[in-house]
Amino acid sequence: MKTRDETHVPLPDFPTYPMAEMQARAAAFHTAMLSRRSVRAFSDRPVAREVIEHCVLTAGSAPSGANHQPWYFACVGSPEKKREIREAAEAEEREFYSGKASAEWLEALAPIGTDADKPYMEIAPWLICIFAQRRGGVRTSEDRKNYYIHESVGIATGMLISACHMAGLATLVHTPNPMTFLNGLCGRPATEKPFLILVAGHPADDAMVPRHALIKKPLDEIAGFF
Ligand code: IYR
Repeated sequence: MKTRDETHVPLPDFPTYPMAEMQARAAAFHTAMLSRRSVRAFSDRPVAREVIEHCVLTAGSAPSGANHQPWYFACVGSPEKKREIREAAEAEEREFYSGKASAEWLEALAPIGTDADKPYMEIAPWLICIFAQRRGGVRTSEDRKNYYIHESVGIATGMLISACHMAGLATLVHTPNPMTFLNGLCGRPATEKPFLILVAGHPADDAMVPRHALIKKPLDEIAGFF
């Protein structure tokens, strides 16, 4: 590992804790994240743009291939634009539910109860349309090849979902397929691939979640210690 004063600085501001405090912090974060749910019934209660800005900045701090930060977050709050995105997404979903999806896929979705209607895309205050950039660089002005794009944008999206939850925002990952309509609606170039739409807002007062979603695998089934 090459480190030189011209290219490296000492690790700044890294917090460390005594072991008991580490355990308490890890457990507290786990508890906080356990109340995250994918929500499909949103309130129209507004959420300040500054909240979204901080959540996106958290996402933008994610690790990425060669630190190229190959992501763009189009944060849509205007009712007209949300309607356009909803209509285009529902058109894709109608095809999905009426023939494109395999019987096996529809069977897997049955316990969740989804269908082609996505009214929450207009009701929720924010649609964060996430794009993965095939080209870029550590500065936006660069035009180099990006690496590990899906891994990088996936990690950033996980951090965005966590940041939203910690701010008190419910979210839903939505992935109509294909999503290329998003490039036009969000004014993004064809070199960017729409990754997903994150619906964000307050849950509706009467929001329900599927029992199916409460099933979480225990530690010994998701991890091994060797
Ligand atoms: N995109 C569709 C279908 C869908 C697919 C999966 I996999 C899900 O976990 C949930 C939904 C929709 O949003 O209805």
